[in-house]
Amino acid sequence: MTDYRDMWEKLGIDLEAHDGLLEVLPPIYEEHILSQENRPEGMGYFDFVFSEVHGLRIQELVEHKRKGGIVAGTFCTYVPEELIVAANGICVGLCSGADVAIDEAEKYLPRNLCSLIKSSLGFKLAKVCPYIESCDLLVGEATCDGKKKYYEILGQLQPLHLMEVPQMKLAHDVELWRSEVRRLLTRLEELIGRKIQEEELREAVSLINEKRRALLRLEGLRKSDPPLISGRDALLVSQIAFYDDPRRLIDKVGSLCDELEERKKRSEYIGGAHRPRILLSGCPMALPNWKVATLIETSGAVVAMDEMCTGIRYFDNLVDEEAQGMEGLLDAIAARYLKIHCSIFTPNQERLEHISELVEDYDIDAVVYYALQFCDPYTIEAFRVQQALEREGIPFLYLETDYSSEDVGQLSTRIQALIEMVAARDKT
Ligand code: BJ8
Repeated sequence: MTDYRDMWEKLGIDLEAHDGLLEVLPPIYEEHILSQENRPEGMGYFDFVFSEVHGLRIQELVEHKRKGGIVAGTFCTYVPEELIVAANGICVGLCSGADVAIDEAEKYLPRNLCSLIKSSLGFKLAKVCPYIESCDLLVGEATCDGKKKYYEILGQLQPLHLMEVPQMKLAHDVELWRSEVRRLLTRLEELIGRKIQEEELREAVSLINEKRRALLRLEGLRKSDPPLISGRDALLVSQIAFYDDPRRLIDKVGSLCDELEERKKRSEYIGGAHRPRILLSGCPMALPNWKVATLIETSGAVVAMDEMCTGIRYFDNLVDEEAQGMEGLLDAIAARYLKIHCSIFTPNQERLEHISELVEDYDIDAVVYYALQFCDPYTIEAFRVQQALEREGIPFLYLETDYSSEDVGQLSTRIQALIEMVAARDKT
């Protein structure tokens, strides 16, 4: 085992609190991920990355900075990764999926705020996240009210650039968003002290598109019935994609997909038989949040698709690589990101249509809607999603929860009832 304590100390990590965090992660991982049977061998890489989550990858970030590169942290799939990569940067996702130092965070934030925001601040205040401590710049985005007001506080603790995200998609909103993409470019250029060249941006676009293609290939394999991979493993791959090296990730996701295709030829499935196929939809599930996915899959179903920002919303749609010149590329980047159907937009008919398409394409039996408590955009939009699905006769289960495990029993009962109902329908 490599000793990273010196590196963590230099980053300003509170070693004692950090030790406590590292002690609780392995049993969580064992319970939710390693306990699954017949996992593809290719998942071994992702297990390794998780085991080194605060070690090897942080060492790479430190080394990258030592050679003159930058690290930028983000909290939303709306922040264009291509710009950070073009600035010789590494982009790391900072959303957190576990309650850490919530009491401390609640000294700054109201109690009735979603777990994702409170725990993100908790990690910063407790000094247990070497990712955020490695960042030269945080890039926030004015999406939901909770996040944009939270960034005012976070910006007092670390340099932060805030992108304005429009709330509608009218012509002037498109213009606003294009100008925000350029404003981020300028901020990054100030940070690195030089202009970003068209060739650098073009290379970054091509690399991040490649990452999306790799993840989309894996999504395609989730259409298999019986399933070739569990929803939890697919979620883990996507969660790791937020901070792993893109080139290495492309390679490892490619090998995993090759293996799954070989397994398909041998009719080797996880579990071996048809299971009710669930689409998980709603708020993102950042590492190490597998609570609901585990409850679904240990109740005899499979999560066959995630309509979440830690799922398809993260890597759907490519940037147009044929775009001409720097301005063309920036507009193409803006256009791709504006296709993310986050519930902060109104109206958000495209999200409803996207969910219906996914239900059809992935042969989904039921939708489980995952909303974090106090998340207005997703809790409110659940009504329209339910309406749309009911019109199509698709069973819908609304779950409102947080990061604690107190409601596991109650959630499990409701999920089991849904799955039994779907299984009974399958038989008739
Ligand atoms: S593009 S989903 S990553 S904003 S859960 S913090 S919405 S109160 S995360 Fe998101 Fe970007 Fe949208 Fe995706 Fe607010 Fe809701 Fe909390 Fe949320």
